[in-house]
Amino acid sequence: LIEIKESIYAENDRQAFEIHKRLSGKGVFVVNVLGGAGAGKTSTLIALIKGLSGIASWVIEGDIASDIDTEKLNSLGINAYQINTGGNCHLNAPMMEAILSKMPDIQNGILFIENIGNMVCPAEFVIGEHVKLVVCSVPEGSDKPYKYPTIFQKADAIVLNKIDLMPYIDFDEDFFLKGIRSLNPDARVFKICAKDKTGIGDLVDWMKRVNGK
Ligand SMILES: Nc1nc2c(ncn2[C@@H]2O[C@H](COP(=O)(O)OP(=O)(O)OP(=O)(O)O)[C@@H](O)[C@H]2O)c(=O)[nH]1
Ligand SMILES: [Mg+2]
Repeated sequence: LIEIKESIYAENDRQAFEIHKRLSGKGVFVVNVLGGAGAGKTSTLIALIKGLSGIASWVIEGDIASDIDTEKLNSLGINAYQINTGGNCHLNAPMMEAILSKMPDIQNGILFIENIGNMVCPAEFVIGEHVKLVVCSVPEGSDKPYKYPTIFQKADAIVLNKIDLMPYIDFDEDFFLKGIRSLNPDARVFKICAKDKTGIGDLVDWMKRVNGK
């Protein structure tokens, strides 16, 4: 079982590296957006992409089923493309190759990939990204870094969304940040409310900076 798993990871990594190389060559910066179901990944992307006006952006939406998020993004004028995994709890590089082959040629901009809502499996598979952006939210609770360490360990930046709900939820911010710092001292943390766009400016600035590197 271990050997099979290792070979699946190795083949995925090889294909992900090809995607990464190819898109880098076209000036496309790839952001793997990870987080639990309902944390606000799509809402954060809507606010972030609006803030990035002037930079071409595309979204690949990963869901087990439905195209609700893709429809929403398209209705807002954001070019979004849907992957339905039909049950798989994470995206992988072959799924990325399949959707990229159906998309128009993209160049010079940022490709966001909203992974399946899940704090576990998506953290294990690279899909061609330059950075991983983790979205979590106040109602999920401040203990998440302790319970799901891998996703926080691998994050380049972490968004704490739904800060408007702080007064209603016993979210211990110090405990949350301490958990993140013990796993990942370098990740940037952004406190935002995607709903009213509080805090989104710093996230937009970070995105512009890493994209420009
Ligand atoms: N109060 C509040 N609600 C929010 C905020 N951001 C998102 N929501 C709500 O949270 C719910 C889930 O938001 P989505 O953006 O769809 O979350 P998601 O992570 O993309 O969800 P999945 O794709 O299903 O995993 C929606 O009802 C949003 O309106 C916020 O900052 N504050
Ligand atoms: Mg979504």
